[in-house]
Amino acid sequence: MKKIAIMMGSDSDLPVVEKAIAVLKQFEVPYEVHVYSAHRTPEEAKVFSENARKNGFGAIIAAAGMAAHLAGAIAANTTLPVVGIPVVSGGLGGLDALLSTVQMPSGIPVATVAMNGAANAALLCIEMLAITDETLAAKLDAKRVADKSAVLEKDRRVAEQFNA
Ligand code: RP5
Repeated sequence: MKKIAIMMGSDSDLPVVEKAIAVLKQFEVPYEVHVYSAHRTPEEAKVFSENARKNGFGAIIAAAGMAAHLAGAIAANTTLPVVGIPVVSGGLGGLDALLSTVQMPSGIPVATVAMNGAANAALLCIEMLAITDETLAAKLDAKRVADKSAVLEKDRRVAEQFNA
């Protein structure tokens, strides 16, 4: 199975990134996690991205806050799908990261999830791998069924507590 790379601009992004790691673990998808910054360690980020496809990766998640150009910088150096997570941090509350990640110029795509949307970033990458992996596709279906049951159970409990 292809691996998923998770890059973050700083270890201060870890509390967000851990939610992506948890999902990949749950689906038993192999992954690597790195701290690579587009502005503090640009060469390392570039070398990793350039070699990611031949090193067995199928998609890359990039999480960064503030003027977060990490996902775009990675996407510039690979044709693997790149999923950006704008991280909420700094004085602008993550709006800067959202705009820096989502507003990619035409030709270098970054699929941007919600601010701090790490679980969805992992799920989106798993969905990409599941295009050619029936076992993963079945696990995704099973998760949808389990999630539905959990919501229906919440409905039952709320109705029981509040309905007059
Ligand atoms: C970004 O700047 C990182 O992704 C992080 O979200 C933010 C702050 O980094 P630190 O100052 O905590 O290292 O590059």
